[in-house]
Amino acid sequence: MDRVCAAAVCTAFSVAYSGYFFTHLARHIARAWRESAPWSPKPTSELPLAACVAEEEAKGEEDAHQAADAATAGPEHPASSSSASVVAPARAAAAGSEEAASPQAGSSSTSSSCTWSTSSSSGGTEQLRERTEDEWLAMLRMLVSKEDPEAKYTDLEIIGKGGFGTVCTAVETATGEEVAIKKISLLQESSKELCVKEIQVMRDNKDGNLVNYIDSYLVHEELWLVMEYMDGGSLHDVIRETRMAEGEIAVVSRECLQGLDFLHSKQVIHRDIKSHNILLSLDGSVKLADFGLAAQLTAEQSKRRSAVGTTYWMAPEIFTRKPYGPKVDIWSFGIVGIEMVEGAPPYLMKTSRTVGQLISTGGTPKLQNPRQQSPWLRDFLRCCLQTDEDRRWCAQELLQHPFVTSAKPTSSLTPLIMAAQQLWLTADTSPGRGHCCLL
Ligand code: 3AM
Repeated sequence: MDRVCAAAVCTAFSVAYSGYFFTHLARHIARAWRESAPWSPKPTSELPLAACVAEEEAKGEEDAHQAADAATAGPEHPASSSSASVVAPARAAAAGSEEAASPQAGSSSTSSSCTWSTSSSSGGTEQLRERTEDEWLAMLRMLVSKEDPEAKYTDLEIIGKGGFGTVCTAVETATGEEVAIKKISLLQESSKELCVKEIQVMRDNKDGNLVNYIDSYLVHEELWLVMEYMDGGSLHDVIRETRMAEGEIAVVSRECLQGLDFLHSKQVIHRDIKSHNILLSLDGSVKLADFGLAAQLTAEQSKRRSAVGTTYWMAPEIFTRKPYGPKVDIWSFGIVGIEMVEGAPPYLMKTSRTVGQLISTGGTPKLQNPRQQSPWLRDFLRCCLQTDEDRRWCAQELLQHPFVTSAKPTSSLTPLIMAAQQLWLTADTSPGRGHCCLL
């Protein structure tokens, strides 16, 4: 009822909300205005965080593929205004020794969620030579289409910016289809490698719960990654603007777990599951995005060891440098579950070092007000957030959990996504969880 009232008030205020164009345009104007307002509370994702510095060094063995991970520093990564992770390349350690841990962080002191990667090399065993930037560029040239995207797509309009570059909407001239184009600068170190990996994972793994890859192009010093456009924004946007009901959390959980179940069945670990990387459509579809840090497992290498991800969402076994598998994504999704309940991941105000200690030693993160949630939801989160990987449920098992099986169809999310967009337009600046909440 409260939600209906809030939505009604918002509707009254958002006279300009008539169709997608105005929603989209005004949303970004409103954001720019709100972020420039001196009294505006920072969105949760922009709370200051001490630079993510991983002091420990990775130790252990890993096969030579890991050398590629060593250089993995997400170009992606969320450097949009709402999730200002900044990514710097991981430093390769001297050959034959463990690789130095490297923050992918930190050039921004206001960076909140810090996507970073470290890697262990093949300590003691033969270490393969890492590919050079030129070799990655050559691979990229082989993957992309040779057509001229500037002729194929028109009406480019920027919808997001980040350290990697920008995201635009565009229209495919021949079909009139709206697409999203991620323009990734290739000037940053390691960006070519990450682009190769992102294209490969997206191209080879098509599923209804993964953002669909359409094509890619090299344009001057940029990679243009064309993908389906998700007109509902990210789950992070929804979490920031609204308070989600349990039924809505259940639908998002089912859809994300279906995406993860698909990826894991293909031996792919996403490694950067967080609300920023879950995109929504107004029809209620929910899809996983941003595959730049994904890892392909093989029969020879069924575990990974590189410390990759975004601090608050990273699984304990990553912090403790154990070999890990697909269940790191389940832990991260459990943290997304807490985000959906509480509006932010646990330990948000702590430094990354403290977060690492708390996650590796603190057990399953606690909800602030557990009694406000149903036993099913609490149990679901408990199953996702088992610190012991063996006791943590896999995606397939979680899809059978009663909290998930009770979820309604995806179309039930449409009012929530629309309400979030309307609230974005009419956002007030009262203190609290950023903006208006539907309580
Ligand atoms: O700045 P915000 O968080 O609103 O959600 C992504 C982010 O938006 C959005 O682009 C911004 C920078 O990453 N984005 C990324 N891929 C998208 C897609 N396929 C997308 N929006 C719609 N469709």
